[in-house]
Amino acid sequence: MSEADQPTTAFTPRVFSGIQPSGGLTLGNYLGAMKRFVDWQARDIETIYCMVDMHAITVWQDPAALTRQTRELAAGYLASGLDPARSILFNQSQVPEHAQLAWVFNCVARMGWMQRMTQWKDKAGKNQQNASLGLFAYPSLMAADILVYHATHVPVGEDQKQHIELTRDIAIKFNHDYGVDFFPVTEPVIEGAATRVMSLRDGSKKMSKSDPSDASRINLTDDADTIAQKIRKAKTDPEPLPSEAAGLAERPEARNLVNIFAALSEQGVEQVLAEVGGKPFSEFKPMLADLAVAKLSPISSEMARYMQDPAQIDAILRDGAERARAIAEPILHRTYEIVGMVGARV
Ligand code: AQP
Repeated sequence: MSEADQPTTAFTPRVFSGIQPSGGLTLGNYLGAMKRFVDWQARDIETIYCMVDMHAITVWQDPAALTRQTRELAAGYLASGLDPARSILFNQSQVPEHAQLAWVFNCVARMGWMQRMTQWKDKAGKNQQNASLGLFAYPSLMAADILVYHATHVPVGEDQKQHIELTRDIAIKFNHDYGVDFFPVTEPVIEGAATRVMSLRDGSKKMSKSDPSDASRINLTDDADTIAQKIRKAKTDPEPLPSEAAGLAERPEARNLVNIFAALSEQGVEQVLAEVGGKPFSEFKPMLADLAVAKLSPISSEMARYMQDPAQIDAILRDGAERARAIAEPILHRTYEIVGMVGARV
């Protein structure tokens, strides 16, 4: 992007991010997203977090499971330390401005932009003709999620970088086409040791809640024995751990376990290797399992506690949706006015 494309308006710093209620939460979602969302809450900046249920239905979701998973995700946010008094927490479908702005963006974004998205190619696979139109337009709705709040910072995992770049392209094209400085050019925030947590069975694949193999991931609802067993069985190589990060370069599975240890213990990778370098996996894996259980068990029992009171979760989400709409509505109506739609309430 050239200097001339950069908006000159100073936008109020605001954080937005979301997670799909498309299955149980994984350690990848926790370290790559949720834990960092909570860290942002401690800074002096408005934070808005969402359960993106409209994104989830771009692939088939059983209705009863979607309802349960949405509440479970909300419970996960709360159990991880998200405070609904400090952050806005809601589900996407309850703030219709997301879908309304997405339609405008569908008319700004180009087919070629969407076709280049690696998530579209991965998820649609070989049978693109049979994928939903929603899956193809997913990044346009994601741009609307972010820009309907004029969000300036979006903490995400590495896999979402391309979608944020597309959000920037949509904002730049909208601003350019209509001769305005209305949408911010949002910054992706991809930081920390665990921006890409990999599958425990295959170090070249992302840990994902929709992976058919449950052994590939740690779920936030797994009990201590299951966590320890999955780590014990995680794929590794026969070498002991190196003492420096460079020694992990060609060892994706070893690197993944060290990254997870670093993120959970809030240390740098070098610091971890200074402690565990030279150890065989038979010693390191139990250390990692103990750490994972110590960090995740309190979250999983808090989640279970929240899940016993779905009415409380629903009330938090209703309140969040109201607060979110108060920000989104004027931004949507100003967009309509810019586009030339008659009757916009600004
Ligand atoms: N393995 C991961 N490592 C680091 N970050 C991750 N995230 C997801 N997996 C990892 C981050 O979590 C946030 C929410 O992701 P999402 O649920 O909206 O979609 P996703 O990235 O497609 O996650 P999954 O688990 O792979 O879901 P499915 O299987 O339904 O597609 C994002 O910030 C993401 O980067």
